[in-house]
Amino acid sequence: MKFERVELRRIDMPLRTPFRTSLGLELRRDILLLRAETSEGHGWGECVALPEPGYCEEYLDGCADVIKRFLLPLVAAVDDLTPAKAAAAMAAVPGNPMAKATVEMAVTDAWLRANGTSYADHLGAVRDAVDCGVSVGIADSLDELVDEVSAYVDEGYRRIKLKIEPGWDLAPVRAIRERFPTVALQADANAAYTLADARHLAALDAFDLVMLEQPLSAADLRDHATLARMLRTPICLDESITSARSAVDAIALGACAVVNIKAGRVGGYLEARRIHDVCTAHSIPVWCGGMLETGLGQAANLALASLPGFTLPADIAPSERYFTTDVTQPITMHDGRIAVPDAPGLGLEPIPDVLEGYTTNVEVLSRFPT
Ligand code: NPQ
Ligand code: MG
Repeated sequence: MKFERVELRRIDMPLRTPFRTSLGLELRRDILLLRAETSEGHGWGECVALPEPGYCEEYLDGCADVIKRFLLPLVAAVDDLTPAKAAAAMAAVPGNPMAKATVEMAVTDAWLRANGTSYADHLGAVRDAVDCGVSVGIADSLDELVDEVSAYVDEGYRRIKLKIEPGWDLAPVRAIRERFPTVALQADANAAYTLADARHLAALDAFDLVMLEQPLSAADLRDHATLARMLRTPICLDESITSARSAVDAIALGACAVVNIKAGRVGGYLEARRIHDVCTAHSIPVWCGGMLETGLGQAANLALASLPGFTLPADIAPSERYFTTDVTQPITMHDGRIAVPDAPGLGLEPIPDVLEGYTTNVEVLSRFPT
C-alpha cells in the first residue's frame, strides 16, 4: 500500500449543549479530518486537538501544519505501508502525538478496509459492546447540574463524570451523591489543582468516587504520587500519560491506580494498545477517554474500548449527546451500551452531504516532498 493523495478537511460542528471545563467554555467543535487515498483505497483519520493549547500543547492549526510539512512526507516515502510502518516513520518527529494519531488512524482505516478486517479485530477486541459513561461540564448552578445529570441517568449512562475546578468541586459532587446514592460517580479536574489543595481534595473521600481524574498538572507525577497517599479516592491519570513508557513510570511511582487512555493523546491506537497491555500486566484498570469526537473517532474508540483491560465505562457517548447531526450515521446507545462496529476498517463513513455542510476548508495534497 502506498499513499497517493490526502485531503485535509476542517469542519465546524455546533455543540448541542455548551461544554464547560476548567479549560474554558466550548460552544462548537472545530475538527480536522484527514482522508487518505492510497493505492488500495481510502481511509479516515480524525484529529482530536482543540483550536487552542490548554488540554495539552497541541492545537488544530499546529497539527495541520505538522501533518502537512513533516508527517505526510515521512509516511508517503514508505512503500509497503502498514499502520506500524507509518508509526515507525513518524517516530522521526518527536512529540506531536495528536497529529501523528490522525495520520495513523487514516492509514489503519485504509489498510483494514483493503484487507476486510474491522478496527476491533485489528486491535484485539473481546467485546461487541462497550459500557458508556457521560462527562458532565461545569454548570451554572447546582439545580441545573442535578437536572442535567438526572436526564443522563434516565438515558441509561452507566457512570457519571463531573468536571470540577476550584470553587466547583465538593458542592456539586455532594449534590449528585445525595440525589443518586448508588450511581457510579467520578470527577475530572483537568489539572486545575496543586498539591497545596490536598486537604481540600481529601474531602472528596466522603462521596465514594470511583476515581479522581488528573487533579494536578500533567508533569507533576511525583505530586500525584504524594496526593495518592493522602486520599482514599483512587487517582486516575489522563493528561500525564503520553506513552506506554510514561504509564510504566506513573505506575512505578504510585501516581495512579487507574489510567484513562485516549489514542490521540498518546500518538495513536497502536501506542494506546501498548498502554492497555502494560496497565493490564500491572493490574491497573483502564478506560477509554473521549474528546467529543465525530462518529469516525467514536468508532475507533469503540474498537479500543473493546480490549480486555478496559473494565470501566468509557467517555464514549451516542452522537446525540453532543451533535444534532453527526457526520456519520448516528452512534446510538441502548441500555447504556454502544455496539462496537464490525465492518471493515472503522465500519462507518461520513455522509457526503452532511460533511460538506459542516466543512469550512479543504486542502488537497498530492505531492509529498522529502
Ligand atoms: C477529558 N474530555 O477527559 C476531556 C477533555 C476535554 C469528554 O471530558 C471541547 C472538546 C472541550 C473536547 C474540554 C471529556 C474539551 C474537550 C476538555 C475535551 O479530560
Ligand atoms: Mg480527563
